[in-house]
Amino acid sequence: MLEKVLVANRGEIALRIVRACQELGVSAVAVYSEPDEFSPHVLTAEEAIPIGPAPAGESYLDIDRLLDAARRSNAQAIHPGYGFLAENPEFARRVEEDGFLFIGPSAAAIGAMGDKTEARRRMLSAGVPVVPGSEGPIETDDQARAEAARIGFPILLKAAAGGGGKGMRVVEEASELPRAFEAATREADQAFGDPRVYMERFLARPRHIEIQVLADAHGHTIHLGERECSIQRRHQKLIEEAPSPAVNADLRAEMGKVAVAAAEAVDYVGAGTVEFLVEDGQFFFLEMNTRIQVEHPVTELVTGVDLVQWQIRIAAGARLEVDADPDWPAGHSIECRISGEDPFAGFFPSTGRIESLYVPTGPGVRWDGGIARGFEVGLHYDPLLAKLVVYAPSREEAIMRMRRALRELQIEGIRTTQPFHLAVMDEPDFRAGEFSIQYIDEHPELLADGAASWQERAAAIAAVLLEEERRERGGVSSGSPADPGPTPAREGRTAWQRAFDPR
Ligand code: MV4
Repeated sequence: MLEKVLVANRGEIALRIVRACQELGVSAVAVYSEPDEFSPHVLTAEEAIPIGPAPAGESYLDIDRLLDAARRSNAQAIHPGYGFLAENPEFARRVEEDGFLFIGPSAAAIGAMGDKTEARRRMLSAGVPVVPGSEGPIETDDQARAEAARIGFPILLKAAAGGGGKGMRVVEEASELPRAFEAATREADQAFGDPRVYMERFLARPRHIEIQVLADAHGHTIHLGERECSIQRRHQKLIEEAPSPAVNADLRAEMGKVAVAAAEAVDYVGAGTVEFLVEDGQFFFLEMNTRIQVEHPVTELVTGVDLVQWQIRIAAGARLEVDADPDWPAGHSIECRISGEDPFAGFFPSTGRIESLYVPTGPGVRWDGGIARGFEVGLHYDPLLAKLVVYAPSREEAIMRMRRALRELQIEGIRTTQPFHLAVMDEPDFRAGEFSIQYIDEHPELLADGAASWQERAAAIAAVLLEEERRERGGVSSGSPADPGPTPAREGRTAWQRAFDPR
């Protein structure tokens, strides 16, 4: 096993990796930018090395500084986490050139999957179903017209260097095509420095379902079932679960087989995710993410496999001992992303100091966070603060457990996505498992502030004032403040919630 791993990331994923190292008896080296000096990932690691000021370009994205930190600490391997340099083939190459192990796939595999047209080509020849579309990039207006006629409208223009939804454009009919093609080309060039654009048939209401794969360096690749990731807004996932309410054992086996073939087609090593769009029981390859993903815990909870530990073991040359288990998935897991954004203000970033933090615990609850009381949430990095993850025997029980855990959670000092998640847990379509990637757009009520009536607000404020008075008198709260009148402001709020959030 390795002795020392440098964690080239920050926040919740850096802490997740530090924990995996420690559970394997591996020493973890954290790196940190100036504002992160006292972050949990830094305080829990065996060593920590400063790598520069707040801007990511001068710290977490600075390859030279990271390699320098690895040399100085005598680390043998570098774990990139997600985001930052995780899918940068140049970083993977430099890490290995300098004699460290890159905890992830080869630079060649990252590069092949990073170019979306090349990925499509390779998937086609591996027998992986892709959305009907163009062979490669579109070069001319004439070609665009011909291809679109063959594929059928509506079509979607995508950047070859894209991913994550940037530079996409829906074209409803032939007359719009020349303008859309030109605009997409210009956007792609601006966003990625690569103007190449390709074309796919546009699927209107698909689900986004992805398969987790794990491959060792000895030619053994397995899949660990799917994650349902349809609940997203502007390509930011908000809620993920495993299994998907739309996948049965047959579809899982079929998608799993295809995902393994996709990984094998690029000689994949490590943990990876094959993304699919699923519509009417048909599935199509979208892209492959060559990193550990934010939502990996839901797979861990329904398989019992620690994916981050396996990334490290695989990098150290271990053989996969786990084999796909016929009992997977066992039970149900849901993850809610808790980020510093105001869901009632267009998910506007919310910054400030975490004044207090009460983290839910109890049966079946996991908190993967990177914050603590006193932590300053700024604008330099991704707003994800923590992931609240639950596990229960069934989907219904998992939803009730998530609802319970979300109600216990108390974060003061900044606004978070917590109340949005609470609303989703009570929303009938979510509860029925009936949704697509359009879910948020189709449920604008979820983004409307609780809309408590003035009577409800008055009742809530009265309850809080009573509670404060009781505390000032030094009395212990009975746990049941004076009856705030007819059933509570926003259905089912506890005294705990009313006291902290007199909405
Ligand atoms: C699509 C699509 C519909 N039809 N491709 C968005 C991100 C990028 N990875 C691919 N994306 C999409 N590709 C075809 N042919 C719809 C999306 C899409 C989407 C996909 C997954 C998760 C969320 C999404 C939100 C909007 C659009």
